[in-house]
Amino acid sequence: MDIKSVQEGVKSPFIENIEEYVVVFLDIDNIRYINDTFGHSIGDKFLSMFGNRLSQIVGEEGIVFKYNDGEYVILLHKNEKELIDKKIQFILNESNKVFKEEDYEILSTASIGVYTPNSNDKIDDIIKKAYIAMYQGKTEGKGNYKHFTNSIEEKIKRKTLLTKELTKSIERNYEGLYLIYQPIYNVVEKKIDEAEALMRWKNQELGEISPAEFIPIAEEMGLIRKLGYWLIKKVLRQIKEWNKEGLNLKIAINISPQQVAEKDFLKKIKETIHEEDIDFRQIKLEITETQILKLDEQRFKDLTELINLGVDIALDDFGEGYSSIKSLVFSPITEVKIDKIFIDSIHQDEKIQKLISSIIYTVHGLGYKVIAEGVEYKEQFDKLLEYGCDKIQGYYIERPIDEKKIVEFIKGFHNTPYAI
Ligand code: G
Ligand code: G
Ligand code: MN
Repeated sequence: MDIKSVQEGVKSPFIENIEEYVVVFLDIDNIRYINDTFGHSIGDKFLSMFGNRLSQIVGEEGIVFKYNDGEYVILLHKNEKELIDKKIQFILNESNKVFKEEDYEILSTASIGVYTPNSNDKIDDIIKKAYIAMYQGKTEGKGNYKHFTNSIEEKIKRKTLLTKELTKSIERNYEGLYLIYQPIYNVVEKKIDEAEALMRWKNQELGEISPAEFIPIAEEMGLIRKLGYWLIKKVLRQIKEWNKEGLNLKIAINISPQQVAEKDFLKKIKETIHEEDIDFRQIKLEITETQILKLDEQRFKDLTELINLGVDIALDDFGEGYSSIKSLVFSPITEVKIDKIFIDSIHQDEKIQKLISSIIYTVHGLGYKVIAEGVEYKEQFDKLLEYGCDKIQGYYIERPIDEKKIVEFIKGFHNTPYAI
């Protein structure tokens, strides 16, 4: 977009001298929320006040352009980086104040991206780069500023590409998306009776893409819901197939924050399990503790209902985040999954041993089972057995494998005399 179209009356000379400026892209973080909550007429007044205030703050040190609603391009005269940063921080602080209009008080924050142009940069690219820096900053946390770097651009390009390809895959009946299953060892029964379903994606052009990369993108771009429903259906059908072969596994499904937040999600899960005629006891949902802390009362009721039907709810990645005692005591869960970071050194670190043995004791006291993930060595396995851990998952048992291999693996496992 040509900056001339941004504000009438802008003369071309200064575009020719663009290298004399630092280009700042400011985006008001919650403009949609403001419009939705207070109405558009208040929103418009707020924007007009915001624009005026911005012009005042920038003053003689630059020029402010309105770009879109809630978006501004500011050209600051070039200066030492420290001074520019100080000015931008000041703009951010000022953007963070309460605006009073009629009886309303509006608190807004802004995100800013900064790009320092070269003389041969085109205006479109300049704004795009400032925008990209703003966007990246916003995804890392609103109310901040970020300078453009090439690595940010690479990240955004990759994200755009993956979003495009993932959308295409979904449209083509989930082409390239598939599931693998990691066996889980039941310590008490001494057998494999569970597995965790893990999503994988093999793209024709890009090859195998790690879920650690594509799942956060799917979450950010609003694609995770479709993927989530697809996965659940696929898992339920797979369970049916295995049941037919006489293998009755409980399958753990990872649930994303956006899915649990969705109003009807848990109800839909219940209906789908019912429709597919699967025993509720063959399903486990894994929810991270950070997510569970955010759930409201209705969601708690829905989860409790699922638990009463026989579904397991595991608190995933326990200990990795804030680890609230509240989440342990008050959440509707049946199981706690101890994060791999503790398992990594459980065979070597006395403090971790004390911690994990008492966590297992406490969790048992609360009436939940304990599962350990990321168990890679016999020494780790032995420690967990010693402390009374109920279930073990990790490369020591087996890696995630496809739906055929897992059948073979479990057959072999149960027929081998080797006591694990
Ligand atoms: O399988 P792997 O360790 O590469 O997975 C990386 C991350 O992606 C893990 O945190 C795992 O929980 C997550 N993940 C894998 N499959 C799914 C899935 O089906 N849904 C969600 N929400 N996360 C998944
Ligand atoms: O976040 P979540 O618990 O869903 O992550 C599960 C992921 O951990 C799976 O993607 C799986 O590939 C990975 N994983 C499982 N067992 C091991 C293990 O023993 N070692 C390592 N490094 N990763 C594991
Ligand atoms: Mn998991």
